[in-house]
Amino acid sequence: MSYQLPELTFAYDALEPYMDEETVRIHHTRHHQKYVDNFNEAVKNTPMEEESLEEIFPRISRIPDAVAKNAGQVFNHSLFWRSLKPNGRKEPTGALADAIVEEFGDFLTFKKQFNSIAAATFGSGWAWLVKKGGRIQITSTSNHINPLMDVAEEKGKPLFCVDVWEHAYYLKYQNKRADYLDEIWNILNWEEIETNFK
Ligand code: MN3
Repeated sequence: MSYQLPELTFAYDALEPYMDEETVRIHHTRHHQKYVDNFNEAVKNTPMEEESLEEIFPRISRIPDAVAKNAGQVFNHSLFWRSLKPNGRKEPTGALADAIVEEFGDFLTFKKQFNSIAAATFGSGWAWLVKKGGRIQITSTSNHINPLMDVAEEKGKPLFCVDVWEHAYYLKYQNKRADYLDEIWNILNWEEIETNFK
């Protein structure tokens, strides 16, 4: 059974002006697609073909690199796209909003801390909000790593992630990762993130 590239729930130009059409199109149809293809190729004719990504992650340190890297990137991009939405709410509500206030004091402080951790991620990687023992935490990972993997320094259930590989923002923002991070808050899918928190 091979893995399929998930369809986006929005049009390629729907996240404009915060994320440009060309970036979304190339990111989805070339980068994400390539990780899916490479993952399928790497697990072909192995028992991992029948496993879910979540089953593979806890022992990722012991499986071949070609599977590990692509499995991570397939999962991370799928969550990233689900974390985004055109014309979404600007802030979470309900239990997640309460958890943010409890952990960070207020939403603005949370946002600043998230962006500062995302901006400080050296090279390629991801910034995450995770749920861990009923609390929430911001973390970042390098390359393909995610918080479900045994190799992650901080583990937890991913609620949303932001791609900070240059391919996620370079066409529009060039080297200005901080500007990309400022704008991402206009297109987060809080309904989805709140569901992940439950
Ligand atoms: Mn990417």
